[in-house]
Parts: sequence; C-alpha cells; structure tokens
Amino acid sequence: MKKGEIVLGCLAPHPPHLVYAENPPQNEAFSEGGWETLRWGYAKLARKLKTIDYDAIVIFTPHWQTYIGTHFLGLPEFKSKSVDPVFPNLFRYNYDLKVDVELAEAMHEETAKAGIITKMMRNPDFRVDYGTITSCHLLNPDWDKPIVTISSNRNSHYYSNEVMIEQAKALGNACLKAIEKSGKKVVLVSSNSLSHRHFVTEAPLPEDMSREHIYNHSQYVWDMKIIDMFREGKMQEVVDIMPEYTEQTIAETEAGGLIWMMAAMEVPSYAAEIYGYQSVIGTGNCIACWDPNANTRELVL
Ligand code: 2X7
Ligand code: FE2
Repeated sequence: MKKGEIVLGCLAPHPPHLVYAENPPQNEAFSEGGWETLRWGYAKLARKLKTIDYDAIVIFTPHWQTYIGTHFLGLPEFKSKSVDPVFPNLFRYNYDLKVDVELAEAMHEETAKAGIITKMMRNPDFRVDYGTITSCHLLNPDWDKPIVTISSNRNSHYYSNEVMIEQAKALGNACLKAIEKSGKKVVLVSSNSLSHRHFVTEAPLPEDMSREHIYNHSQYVWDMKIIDMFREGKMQEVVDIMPEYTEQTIAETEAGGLIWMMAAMEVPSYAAEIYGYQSVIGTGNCIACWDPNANTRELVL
C-alpha cells in the first residue's frame, strides 16, 4: 500500500456568525449577511479544496472539550441539531455527517501507543460541536467527504500552555503515523480563532458591521506578528512563541489545534497561503493554509 499523506493543513476559524451570515438551509436563523472578508476568503479556500484529491478531513476543535484525554468521533454517522450555547440566536444547525471511523480508530490506536489517554466516542446521541460544523461547512459546504473530529483535552487550563504544547505535539506525531499507515490522503483542519478577547454584549443586529472591530490594539499587533510568521514560513518560531502569544491575547490556540497540526505536518518552513483576517465580536480570525505541494502553493493575499 502507498504511504498515506497530509495533502493540506488549514487554519479555519469557527465563529458561528459566519454560518449565520451565509444563510445555508441547514441553519434555522436568518441574517442579512456580514463578515464578508472571512466568508469570501473561505469560499476561495473551498474552491482550492475542490481541486485537491483527498479521502477525509481531520479536524481538531476547541468546542468539544474533554477533561480526561483526547477523544475521537467513532461512529459512521452523526445526525442531530447543533446549537451554539453562547449564540443560540445565530446557530441552530441541522447536520448529518459521515465519519471515517477506520481512520479515527487508527489515530486513536497510535495516540494510545504514544502514552496519551484517549477514547472513542461511540454514543449515537452525542451532539457534534459548532466548531467542527462551522469550519467543515465553510471549507466543504457539500459535506461530500467523511470527517474525523478530535476533541480538545483541556491541558492549558488544567496545567499550562507549555504542557498543552507538549501534548499537542505528541498527538500530532501520533496522527501523522496513523495517516501514513492508512494509505489515505488527508486534509487537516485546526478550527480556531487567533486572539480571543471578545465583547460581552452583542449589537442589536449581530451582523451590523458598523459595530464590528478588534477588541484592542495590542491583540491586533500580536495577530499581525503571528500572521507575518505564517507568511514567512517561520512555523518553528510560531511554536516557540506560542505560550506567550496565547497568554497575551487569550488566543484560542490554547486548545492545541494549531500546534497539533504543525507537528503532524512536521513544522512547515514554507510560506502559508493567507485567505483573510477579520474580527468577529472582537476576536481575531485568520483563514490560512499550508500546502506541502510546491507546485500548487500560491501567494493568495
Ligand atoms: O467560538 C467562537 C469563536 N471562536 C470566536 C468568536 C465568536 C464566537 O465563537
Ligand atoms: Fe471558538
């Protein structure tokens, strides 16, 4: 069997506002639009994905939070309504998704071998989180590829950002081993915002773009610093600076997704493709991807 590989790694933020703004038939809420810079960036990345041959999407989400170990979705289908606990006014999404259970089990097995506590989620009534659904919907609105969702073990909260980083690296290495053994072509997704301080009150019309801006300037400066490193292919520096960046901006990188993805991709030293940056309720959100294929890698923005 041919060795499996990671064909793309995407940083895919998941504010439910973006699905709300799109008005897909699966979502019950209705909007007048909003956050176009991110939505148009997502549409462009979704078009690139259509040109790539791959078997499954593996997504790490901060909104499936597990306190004992890392969990993997482990049934072939999950169908229900996902409601954002903070923004139920914006996100009540009817999903029906397929899971690559074989790949999930292979990653679970390698993760256990690496000494990480891990479990398969086999509860048919389990509700898939809005992070998974938002990122997957915007990257692949046709939902025509199976996914694997990986939970976020709360290492930053339980221990420290440093422990989170070590655990996420080990998880990334284990997932890479499983992907290589599987023979499959896989797209990785780190579902998270960058800086994450946000407003605690919402505009009367959530999509009123006259009210949208970054929460504070230092958060913006930090995000730009990190994005410059993405552009320059300095991902080892991003990994090194991650504890401080995460602490200073309360970044959603605290969940471990970006480090997990970078470790699985063996810490790229080539430039990321940038598809957009915009605030959502004050948080900083960047859409980016790392394309290991130098022939298809582009300067997007
Ligand atoms: O989960 C989120 C997020 N990460 C950013 C902004 C707004 C809402 O939800
Ligand atoms: Fe989030």
